[in-house]
Amino acid sequence: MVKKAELHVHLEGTATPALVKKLAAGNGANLDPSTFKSDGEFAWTDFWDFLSCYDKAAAAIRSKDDYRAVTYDYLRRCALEDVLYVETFSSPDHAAEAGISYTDHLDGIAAGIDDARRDFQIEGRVIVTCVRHLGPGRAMNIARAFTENPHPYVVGFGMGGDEAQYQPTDFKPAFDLVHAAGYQTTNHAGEFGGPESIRATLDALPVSRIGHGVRAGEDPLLVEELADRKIPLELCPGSNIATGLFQDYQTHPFRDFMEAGCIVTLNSDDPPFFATSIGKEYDRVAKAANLDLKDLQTITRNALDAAFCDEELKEKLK
Ligand code: ES4
Ligand code: ZN
Repeated sequence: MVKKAELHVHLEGTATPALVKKLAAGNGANLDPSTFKSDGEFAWTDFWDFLSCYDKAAAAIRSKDDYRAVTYDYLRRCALEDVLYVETFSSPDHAAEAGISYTDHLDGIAAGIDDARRDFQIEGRVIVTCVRHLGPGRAMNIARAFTENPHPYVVGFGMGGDEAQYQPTDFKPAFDLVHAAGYQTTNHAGEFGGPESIRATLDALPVSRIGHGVRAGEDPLLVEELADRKIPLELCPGSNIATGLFQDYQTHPFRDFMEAGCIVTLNSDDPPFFATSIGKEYDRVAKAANLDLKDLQTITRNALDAAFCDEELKEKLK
């Protein structure tokens, strides 16, 4: 099987319904019954309802050791799919909501990475992420915690959440703070916002990658610019299909971005919510877009080249 690497996956969004229920049973968290459908899967209708379901599921992660368990379980599943490296988003806002400090949530994740490396020979790193719809003040608090508490496994800063809220310029102070401290950044743009949302991100923020970016496809000049500037795209086809942006893998423009010369990577985003996994994404895109082994190896190579970890680790993984 082709070796894989993943750059865009939200850690709290990797926990399966079974793991969420197990954690809640262990720590006494009250799970909102509306979190799950009658078949046991996560219940949500559209992207905004997904964000709310995500919040409800994340509320079951209530300790450092819960974060360790979520991280370990995800990396275990990834290792079974021949994944070499995962760069996962973590959300200190979700941790804080569940009563876990910034440093405790990172220490838990780091323990999960260490345990998974020992047991499955997989490597992981963290991109600390703010939530756009919580506003620039909360983002700045996270950027400050980030720069005041350097952690060996934290390699970058990112932003997710509702792209329709606020403007990228509102988050410039937060992004500039971490960038000035020597870290790379990425922002979700061009998922539920159009090409203008990607342009606004590129104009305002010191990003070295774009989260999603798929709606650049509506603006050929922007696609050309992304290719020329070699800005890697964290594409998440299964996520886009699950949230209704595209009908199916056949109509998803993944291959168009490749053919336009963009640096594409393939990612699962929130796998149990979107009925996918990184391995399934490789399989499904390969089939629908008629990719051969060399194409898939290029996708993995792109991810390792675009990863925010140090060069020494990249070389070891390649
Ligand atoms: C997201 Cl804040 C957040 N969490 C999980 N998945 C996301 N996609 C976009 N924003
Ligand atoms: Zn995402």
